[in-house]
This record gives sequence, C-alpha cells and structure tokens, in this order.
Amino acid sequence: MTTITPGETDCLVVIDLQNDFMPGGALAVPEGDAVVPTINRLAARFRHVVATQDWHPAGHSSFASAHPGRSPFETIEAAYGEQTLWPDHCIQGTSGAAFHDDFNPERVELVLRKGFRPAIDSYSAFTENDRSTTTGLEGYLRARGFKRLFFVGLATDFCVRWSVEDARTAGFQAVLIEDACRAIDLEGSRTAALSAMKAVGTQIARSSDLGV
Ligand code: VGL
Ligand code: ZN
Repeated sequence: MTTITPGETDCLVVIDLQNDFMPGGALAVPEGDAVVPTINRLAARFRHVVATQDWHPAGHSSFASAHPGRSPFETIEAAYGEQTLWPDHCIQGTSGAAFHDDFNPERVELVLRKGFRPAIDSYSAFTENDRSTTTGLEGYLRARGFKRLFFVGLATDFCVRWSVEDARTAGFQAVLIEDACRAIDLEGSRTAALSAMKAVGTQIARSSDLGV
C-alpha cells in the first residue's frame, strides 16, 4: 500500500486503551499492551486524535456478577437482545478504568466515555448495544468536519469492530490499522470481526502504511 499521510479531515480514534484490558487486568486482551507504543507513534502523525474509555458504574448489567448463577463470557438475553457477560471491568474512577500509563494522551482532543448507563452496554463508540441510544460521537465528528476515521485499540472483535461498523453506517470512511489492535477472540470472533469490517467497506492498513 502507498504511504498514507493524514490530513485535516482525518481523525485517529483510539479505542479503550485502559488498564483492565491489558495483561493482568480484569478483562485482559492478549498482548493488549503491545499496541501502546505503536499507537503513541501513530498519534504523533495525526492532526486530530480522539479516544474512548469504557466507563461502567459498579454493578453494571454487562457484568456476570450482576446475574446470579451466570459466569463471564456466557451470553444472556437482555431487553435489547443478546449480551455477552463480562468480568467486572472499567468501573468509573478505578485504576482499571484509567488509560495505560504508557499511553500518551497529550494529543487527544476528545475523550468519549461509554457504557455508563446501568442497563445498556456500549461496545461501539457511536451507538449503545440497544442499537438506538447514541453516544453523541457521530455528531461531534461530523461537526469537526472529519471524513476518514482510523481505528486502533482494544478489542478488535468487540469495541473496535462495533465502532468501525457504526462509522461506516454513519457514512465515514473507515480504516482499521490492524497491527495497532488486539482481540479477545472468543470462538473465532477475531476472524469474524475482520470479515465483517471488510464487508462494510473498511480499508485494512498497517502502521507501516503511515510511516510508523
Ligand atoms: C470491551 C467487552 C466489554 C472492549 C468493552 O473494549 O472491546 N469488550 N467491554
Ligand atoms: Zn465494557
């Protein structure tokens, strides 16, 4: 691929680079920490960067602990449809919810928090898991004049995938920087996520395509 030079209408979207998704964290993504230095270098090449934070109240409905007899990684039928249950993670104000210490958020222009409604999970940075409650991010990015969004972070098969798909639905161009993401990978969900993102017209790139 030819070198990509980010311009004024391009924005890097950094998904959930938080301690609980790092090795040793409550919902560890294998090699989650490996993407942090790459993302720092990528952020330095963009004129605009936004970041998301998974931000749950204690006792959130996506936690298996809120459903007696249920275990993490099982699925339940929520009022809005199927929902995977997770270990308690990214509880508002805890160190697990904080960004990884090595992530340099200096150039981040907006931190968008999601998943704070007790009864609704939000994988996507745009629309919560009921598929109708908005986070407001689409309006923000449109108002800023961004046209092409580059996605990096955790996890490829949940928050990154759902965000990328919603970005396409909202009419943004989407580029996934594959080596700057890592997956949880439940039953082949990483491969499924990559196919699904490609199927909606997402460009798959590598950090080297941006000179990183
Ligand atoms: C995520 C599961 C639950 C993610 C967040 O960031 O991909 N996954 N909450
Ligand atoms: Zn979560």
